[in-house]
Amino acid sequence: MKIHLPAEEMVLSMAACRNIVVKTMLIAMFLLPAAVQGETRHYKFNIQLKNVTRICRTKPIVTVNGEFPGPTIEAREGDTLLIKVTNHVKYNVSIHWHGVRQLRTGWADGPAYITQCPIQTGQTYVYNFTVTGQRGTLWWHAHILWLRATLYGAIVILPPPNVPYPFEPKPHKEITLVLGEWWNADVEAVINEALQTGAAPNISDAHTINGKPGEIFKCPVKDTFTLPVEHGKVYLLRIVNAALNDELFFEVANHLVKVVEVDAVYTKPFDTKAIVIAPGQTTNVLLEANKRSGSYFVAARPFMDAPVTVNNKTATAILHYISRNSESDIPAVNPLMPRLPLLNDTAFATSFTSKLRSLNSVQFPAKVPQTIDRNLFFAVGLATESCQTCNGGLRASASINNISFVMPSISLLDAHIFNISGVFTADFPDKPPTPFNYTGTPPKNLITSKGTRLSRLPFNSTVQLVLQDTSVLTVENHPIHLHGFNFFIVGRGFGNYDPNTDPASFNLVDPPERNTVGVPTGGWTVIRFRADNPGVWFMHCHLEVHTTWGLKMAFLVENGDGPDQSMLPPPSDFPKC
Ligand SMILES: *[C@@H]1O[C@H](CO)[C@@H](O)[C@H](O)[C@H]1NC(C)=O
Ligand SMILES: *[C@@H]1O[C@H](CO)[C@@H](O)[C@H](O)[C@H]1NC(C)=O
Ligand SMILES: *[C@@H]1O[C@H](CO)[C@@H](O)[C@H](O)[C@H]1NC(C)=O
Ligand SMILES: *[C@@H]1O[C@H](CO)[C@@H](O)[C@H](O)[C@H]1NC(C)=O
Ligand SMILES: *[C@@H]1O[C@H](CO)[C@@H](O)[C@H](O)[C@H]1NC(C)=O
Ligand SMILES: *[C@@H]1O[C@H](CO)[C@@H](O)[C@H](O)[C@H]1NC(C)=O
Ligand SMILES: *[C@@H]1O[C@H](CO)[C@@H](O)[C@H](O)[C@H]1NC(C)=O
Ligand SMILES: *[C@@H]1O[C@H](CO)[C@@H](O)[C@H](O)[C@H]1NC(C)=O
Ligand SMILES: *[C@@H]1O[C@H](CO)[C@@H](O)[C@H](O)[C@H]1NC(C)=O
Ligand SMILES: *[C@@H]1O[C@H](CO)[C@@H](O)[C@H](O)[C@H]1NC(C)=O
Ligand SMILES: [Cu+2]
Repeated sequence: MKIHLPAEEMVLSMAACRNIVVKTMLIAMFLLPAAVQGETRHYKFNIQLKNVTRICRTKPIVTVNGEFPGPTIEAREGDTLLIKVTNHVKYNVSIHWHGVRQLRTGWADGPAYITQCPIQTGQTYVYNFTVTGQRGTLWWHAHILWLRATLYGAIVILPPPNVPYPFEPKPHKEITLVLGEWWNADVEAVINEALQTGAAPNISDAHTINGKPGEIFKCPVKDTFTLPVEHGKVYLLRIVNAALNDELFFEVANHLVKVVEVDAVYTKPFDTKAIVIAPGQTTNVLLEANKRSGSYFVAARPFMDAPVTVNNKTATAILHYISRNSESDIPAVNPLMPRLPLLNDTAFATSFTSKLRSLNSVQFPAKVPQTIDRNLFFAVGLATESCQTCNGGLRASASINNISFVMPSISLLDAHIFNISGVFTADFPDKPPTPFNYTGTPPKNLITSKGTRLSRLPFNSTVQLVLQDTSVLTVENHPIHLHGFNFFIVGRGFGNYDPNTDPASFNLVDPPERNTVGVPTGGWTVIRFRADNPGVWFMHCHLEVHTTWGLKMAFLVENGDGPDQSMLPPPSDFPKC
């Protein structure tokens, strides 16, 4: 992955990039922050196999254009993206633009069988969407099978031309760091084996930073990403967690970082020694290269305070000081290793999370819904289901309100817009069928029910959703991702949510605004959002194993009455099942 130029130069240099043709349409907007109109940018994504060597082994992986991680999508707020995806592999493919709001363009969201039928072998689909009211770091990934293990990359959204960042100091350079997971085995074989036996899938063999695991593996092929820095300069690190199943701690040895943005929303800046980042989340931090010289490990390792299976493998990159006037730009032999919070450091994770606040400035107000039209309570957690091939006749499962989601065979959005009956019912329950002590002794019956049920929301209604972890099989931290919206995280706590006392502690002024939130192990989180985007929107745990087990559902947001309150018509090349 390359090191970015400062904002202004970057876009100019983009025209020269491979696979990118920048066609200027119009740049005429004097009022901010009203909708900014931008350029149209074209990208070509060829889904193809590529042999890649990591930790001393070579295997074919599914890639975009033979690159791993895949290419970074670069845009400015207000730009329209036309990304032409052609599938040259044997798998069905679809790509999700994670965190992009997709206002009225749900056709381009990407989750297979939710908003589209997959792009089949030999087929092409052009994802067509505009980036509206968002700036910062997001990312894209495959949204079918476990292909996102290798099909992922960053989305860098710069502010409109001549609009500075709201934080100081202005970074000298920008560096994108995408954290991931690597399996030596074929990843589809790993999940298929788990579904056959009913057990948890094999854990990954390495964590990675920009696709590279780092120095802890001694292999002849060098597998370490390096970040050269100059003393006295400030760098913007754009950090993405693209791991499949692990929340991560991230730390740079001997350097504090300043958090300035999460999930493409600016935050009140704060300093921290490490960050916590769940799969699906992104975090931008400023790093001041304030040491004289030397080299320092940049490291990522899981945060797992109730592991079903332990994975504590550490990924490393190397930050090293270079000098313009000397020959000292060779990475030093013994970089300093950060201590990193322990795997089970719930206290650190909680303290970090509680520091996150929306910037909530005049230009970037936090529009927290103050009145609520619809109150929802979703109990999320692990369970079991029956399985013929499995040991003991049971397989691990996962559910929301005791419903483990069953994938349909044509897309929910197709079924909704084209009135195809028998695909789903719009009767997802607003609360669990029978209340129980969610974090106490598990109920006797661990079996979940199943269904393809959606929750219907009127256009522009305001929603409060309590997400309550359960101890049914075991408590665990679930990073819940909602498509099509950002939400405000107004409260969180441990144990059972208490509707009488807990609302008193809600932050309705400057809560963090995100698209993915970690529901604490044995605890709860309350989010609020306005259903102002018509379509079918997936909500699921971003631990891929839990999604596979059924910890997922979808909202059906109705069209509104006004001309701009309905979904746009489907694209002519929309894939068919
Ligand atoms: C990967 O390497 C194997 C063994 O050399 C070869 O047979 C195969 O064609 C290669 N695949 C790709 C996509 O290059
Ligand atoms: C992209 O979508 C817009 C809005 O629906 C439409 O006007 C435009 O023609 C589309 N572009 C392409 C290349 O399909
Ligand atoms: C999973 O791990 C077990 C134990 O190490 C091994 O026997 C099995 O082959 C692995 N499965 C896959 C799909 O790699
Ligand atoms: C990771 O876990 C293994 C097995 O429990 C343990 O031996 C090792 O010390 C742990 N490593 C780290 C870095 O925590
Ligand atoms: C966390 O793990 C460490 C090392 O395994 C252990 O010593 C410690 O007691 C654990 N802390 C908690 C709160 O469980
Ligand atoms: C689907 O049904 C709705 C309501 O009955 C109707 O307004 C709409 O035109 C129908 N759409 C299609 C594609 O048939
Ligand atoms: C729920 O279970 C927890 C843990 O066992 C216990 O501390 C708590 O008192 C229980 N709450 C209720 C309402 O029974
Ligand atoms: C979940 O649903 C199943 C099947 O209907 C039922 O047997 C079980 O008791 C329910 N569990 C809970 C916690 O509601
Ligand atoms: C949604 O409702 C809010 C509050 O009533 C209102 O200010 C806003 O204009 C509505 N938005 C749309 C798109 O109708
Ligand atoms: C690909 O998707 C189509 C449409 O849903 C389906 O019929 C086909 O079986 C899928 N192919 C594979 C290999 O899964
Ligand atoms: Cu989960």
